[in-house]
Amino acid sequence: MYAAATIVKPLPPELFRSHGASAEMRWDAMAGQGYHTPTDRFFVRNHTFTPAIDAATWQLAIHGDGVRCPTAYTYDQLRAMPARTLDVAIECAGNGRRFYGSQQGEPAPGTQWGLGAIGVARWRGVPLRYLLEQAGVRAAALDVLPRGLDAPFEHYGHVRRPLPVGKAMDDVLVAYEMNGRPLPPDHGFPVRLVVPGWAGIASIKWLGDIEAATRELFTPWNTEFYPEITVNPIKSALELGWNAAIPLGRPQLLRGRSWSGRGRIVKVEVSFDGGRRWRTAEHHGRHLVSAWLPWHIGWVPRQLGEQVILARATDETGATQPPKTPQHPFGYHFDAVVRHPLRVVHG
Ligand SMILES: Nc1nc2c(c(=O)[nH]1)N[C@H]1C(S)=C(S)[C@@H](COP(=O)(O)O)O[C@H]1N2
Ligand SMILES: [Mo]
Repeated sequence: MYAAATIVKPLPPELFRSHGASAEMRWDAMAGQGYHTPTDRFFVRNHTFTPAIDAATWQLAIHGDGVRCPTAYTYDQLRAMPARTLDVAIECAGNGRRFYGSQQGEPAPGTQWGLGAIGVARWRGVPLRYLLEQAGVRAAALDVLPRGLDAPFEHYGHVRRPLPVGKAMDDVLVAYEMNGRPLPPDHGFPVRLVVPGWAGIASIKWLGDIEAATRELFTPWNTEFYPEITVNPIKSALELGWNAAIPLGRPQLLRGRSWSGRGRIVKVEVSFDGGRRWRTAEHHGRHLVSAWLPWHIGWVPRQLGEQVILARATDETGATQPPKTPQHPFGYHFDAVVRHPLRVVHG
């Protein structure tokens, strides 16, 4: 393994905002795109750097006292197994962290993500349930620990975070394809986990082995870095740049997307007057629980100058985006309504 740069793919400034070893998608880069986030603009969150892994010699080991027959599979063996295809969002738990500071006046430490630490891709791979069953998973198995092959993070060792066996046996994918192509290096080649609805850290990239244990497992990633973090909250974003210029008096069709790790989005409302009045946005087409809901709303800007747009979604559990998110020590799970600034200019 070697590293030329922390991220392999090009990061043109019109598609990404750089955060050192990680890169955030700019939301104006989703404008005019289809349901999925094209791979060239999908955000990257690396603890160290993207490794180069040779699929010809790579193996995935399934082991631990939670399985009766520990096994290892090659890339070709995995690709020959029963496969599933799922449209799933991967979102960093820190998505929106910047707004703790910029909107609520209490900055949270860590990567200052805007709303671009999310992407939806079509993932194809083997259900983790199938692999665990093949390995003879025991009824007493409690936790499953996927481990990445990227370089150790500081003195903490390889990136690894336990998953309860209930989630592992439910809808988790051991994915080798993203948007119809083999996974690219930055997104976990040859194989990554895809854990629907959960914080991005659960979706371990560059999988090397999976341990199944009959006891609870602990790593710095479920004790120190992401304690108590599982399902992602509800959020919305406009497919517009920050401070985008919009022409006065011309009818606009504003587009956005909303998502929630807890379930379907049932309503999206938009306010053009700072939150006094809300209009319901329209949506059509696909409405997938583990991905996002695209929506749109018409608007004719009638006043020159700076203006703020608010979008607020509600999911099927009744959860809605609050005006303010309670402060979180790590700046995770910012779910408040984001005040998106733009400028109305002479058209
Ligand atoms: N092995 C490994 N897996 C990892 C990471 C990592 O640094 N190393 N980052 C995690 C985090 S914090 C997130 S948000 C997602 C990001 O996935 P992406 O880079 O494909 O967008 O991968 C997760 N899986
Ligand atoms: Mo993350």
